[in-house]
Amino acid sequence: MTTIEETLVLVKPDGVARGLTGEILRRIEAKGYALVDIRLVQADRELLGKHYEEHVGKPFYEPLVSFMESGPVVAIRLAGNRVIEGFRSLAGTTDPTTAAPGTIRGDLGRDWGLAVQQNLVHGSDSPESAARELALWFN
Ligand code: IDP
Repeated sequence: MTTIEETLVLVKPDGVARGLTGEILRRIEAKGYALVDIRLVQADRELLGKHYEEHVGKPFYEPLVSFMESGPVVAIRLAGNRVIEGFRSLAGTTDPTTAAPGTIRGDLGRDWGLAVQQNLVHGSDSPESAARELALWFN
């Protein structure tokens, strides 16, 4: 099945601060996805509010936005056949404690006892989200 797609990947502030950007890019490139564009971004509340609009009002929303504006993130425009599903598979499930070994979150993430799960990466979850998020982060 051929479904060429693009997705938004973010290396979150914990990934950048821990020096894991290279390791995360290595895994993405080893999987064979194409880097189309990449930039270092210091996100502000306006951008993050739009990016995480589906989570407004949830208990972890404020800690999530505070965390995401705490330092730079690496935004990546990634392309490939079924890359949306494929990157989420590489990333692993949301909670890094239980994310499968072999995934980015499962191998490199852990629970730090904070209000928000610091889980290293973001990946769009659908073609609609990918289009919306890529427009936000890459104008
Ligand atoms: P995803 O990043 O795996 O797609 P989402 O449900 O879209 O997960 O949540 C966005 C982000 O919010 C997560 O990556 C994580 O950083 C944080 N988060 C989600 N659920 C919780 C929670 O129950 N407690 C704390 N943080 C959470």
